[in-house]
Amino acid sequence: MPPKRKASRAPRRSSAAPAAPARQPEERPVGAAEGRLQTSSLLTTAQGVRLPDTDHSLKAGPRGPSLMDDFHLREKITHFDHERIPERVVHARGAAAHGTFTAYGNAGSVTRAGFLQRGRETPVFVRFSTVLGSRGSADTVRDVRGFATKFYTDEGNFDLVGNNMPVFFIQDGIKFPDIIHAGKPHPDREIPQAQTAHDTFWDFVSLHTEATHHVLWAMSDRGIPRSYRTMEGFGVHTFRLVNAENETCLVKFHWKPVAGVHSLVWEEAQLAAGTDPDFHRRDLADGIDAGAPLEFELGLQIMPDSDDQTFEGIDLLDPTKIVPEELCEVQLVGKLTLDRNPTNYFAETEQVAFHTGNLVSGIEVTDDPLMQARLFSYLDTQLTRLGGPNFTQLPINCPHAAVNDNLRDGMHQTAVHRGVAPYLPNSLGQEGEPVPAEVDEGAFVHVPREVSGPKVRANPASFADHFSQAALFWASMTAIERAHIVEAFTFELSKCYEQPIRERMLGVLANVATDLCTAVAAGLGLPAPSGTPATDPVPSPALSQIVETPGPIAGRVIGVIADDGADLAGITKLRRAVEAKGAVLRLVAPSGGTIKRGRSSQPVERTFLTTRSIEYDAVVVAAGNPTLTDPRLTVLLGELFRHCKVIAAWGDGVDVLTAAGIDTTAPGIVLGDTIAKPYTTELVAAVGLHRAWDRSGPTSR
Ligand code: HDD
Repeated sequence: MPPKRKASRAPRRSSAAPAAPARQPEERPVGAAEGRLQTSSLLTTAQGVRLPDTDHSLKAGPRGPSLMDDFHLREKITHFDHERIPERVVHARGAAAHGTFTAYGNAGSVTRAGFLQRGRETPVFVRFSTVLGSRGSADTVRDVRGFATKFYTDEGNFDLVGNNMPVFFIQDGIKFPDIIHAGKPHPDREIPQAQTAHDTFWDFVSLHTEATHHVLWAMSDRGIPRSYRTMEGFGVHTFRLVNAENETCLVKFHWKPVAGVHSLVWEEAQLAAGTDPDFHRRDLADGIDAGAPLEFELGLQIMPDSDDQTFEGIDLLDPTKIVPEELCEVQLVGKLTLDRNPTNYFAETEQVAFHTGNLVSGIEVTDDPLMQARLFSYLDTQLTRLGGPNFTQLPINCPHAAVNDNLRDGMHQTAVHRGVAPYLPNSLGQEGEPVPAEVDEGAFVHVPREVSGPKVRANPASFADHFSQAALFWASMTAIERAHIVEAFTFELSKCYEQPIRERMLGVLANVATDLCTAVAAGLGLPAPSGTPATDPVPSPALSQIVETPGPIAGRVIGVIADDGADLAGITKLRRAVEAKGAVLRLVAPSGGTIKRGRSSQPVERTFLTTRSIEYDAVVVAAGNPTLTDPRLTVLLGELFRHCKVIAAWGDGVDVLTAAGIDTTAPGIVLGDTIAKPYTTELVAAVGLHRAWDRSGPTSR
């Protein structure tokens, strides 16, 4: 089903059209804020003065110079000149959606946070992002993805500002400017955009080996997700939960996508960056419009709040380490459903301000030095980005909980505060002015913890282990995933100009796994150095994305290739079958308009000219056009085949596959006589496996 569009309406008259009859002024409540709500049906200035013409500046005669007293021209251009705000210094490129978080209630024993208690439903806003690219960069670049969630709880806003990878490049936030300066484009030429395939990134990470684990994740398929709906999310740091009895535990937050964890292949990611740079953004919005909400379950790894804050020998304050799920189960405590697109990109997606310090009673941070620096950075950055300290008054940032603070004035203040005593204690406060809350009134009271130690710039000894978990990650991958990692390292390092950087990075990989280092070195045509990798790291199968049983296909896109004379009844049945599973069917034909058979017809949604394989999770050739050939169709089918996607046909549609050179005996090829239940069931199951990886080699570990 194509995305829903609003019915078109008659164009608004331009100012050249006759003026509307005079109207009575609308009744409008007195007050500054209401004036901003665009309540007039007639065009006005920002001051509410009605305008007869917005197409012509005021001039001395039709050919004369423009006049300074054109208040409308000056206001219109001045406002336009200031429409942009600074983009985020990182995570500039993003897309977002509204939704609801529903708690299962089983976290009630470990936290007093109200939104995690049984049956609670909390409005949320989630912004997904890439990290390195500018606002206009492509979605599918190899990068970490942000997964930031604002829970508008009735105890205040809680922000879980996570990524789609559970570890980070650095252990201490003081290094954040370093890793970002290294990853961003070179300062002299400002290239390359939105990618790490360049010298400064690899220069830094090859010298700064605590990044190794995260680099492995970034070079894996996790760096190129299929869509936002098929990514995991992670809070990364260890958090501290506090229950009603003031008992604490340490936790790691996980988002588990109901649609499974799936990725693009690298060639697709590169193609999409050209053919559809908005690939993920479009997929998010179209999926929601098509009635397929994104769903994630919130999971907790719950660990004792021990004195040394370690678990099974893993330092929980080190953000370069995971706790394997096999050692500590992820317990699912609630469900996130994203089912509403933003109304206005700027007002919501651009102006939303996340902050790791937005916590609610029952959730606290730990002493992880990466988190500690973040507590400073997120508030600070908004002062520049959103132009002052009042960004919490922007609708998207407004808590849904009642607010009564003594914060006053400042840039962009929109509140009209009453009273004379915005301070405490006071004796002049009026009815409605705030007094401090007590514990039993839900006050956020920090768990009292002993803090001591000499003032030093130093890391704990355990932070010196930079390779054991990188080795664990590598050991947990299947053969196909390892092949992708080798390709990614080889690709990125090949893009470096400086040979010593490549050689140094091979030296790092030699300390992760000999086979990894040898394979990348072979790709680069360099000798493989020797290292001291961990012997027999214990794999964590939960880290692999390869599935053996079909998952849901909601949000997936299936193309059906057809032309005049195609089996339209079969296409209709196929459409019903895939839409019943939340997927979208798109009719692809040689040219636009409609395709016909007898007196029936169906609208064409994509033409061979306007489509590439990247847009489909599977393509089905309809019966009825056995002689259909086209070089663009051959490219489309060939790419689908190479990318291990499902290719299908029914009836004489099989001849089209054969003519395009597709091996119809290969894995992941679904053939049938007619569109009937067994065929659609087989097709849906094949798409649910995401890829027919067997086409490209072994998938075992
Ligand atoms: Fe950050 C944005 C995630 C470390 C400083 N970060 C930002 C966003 C996400 C993350 C998802 C985008 C939020 C949005 O959509 O508006 N950042 C992370 C994760 C980290 C991390 C998971 C490590 C575990 N970040 C980190 C450090 C610092 C920052 C160590 C600084 C010391 N991050 C920022 C920032 C940003 C930001 C500069 C840019 C825009 C913003 O905050 O609002 O303050």
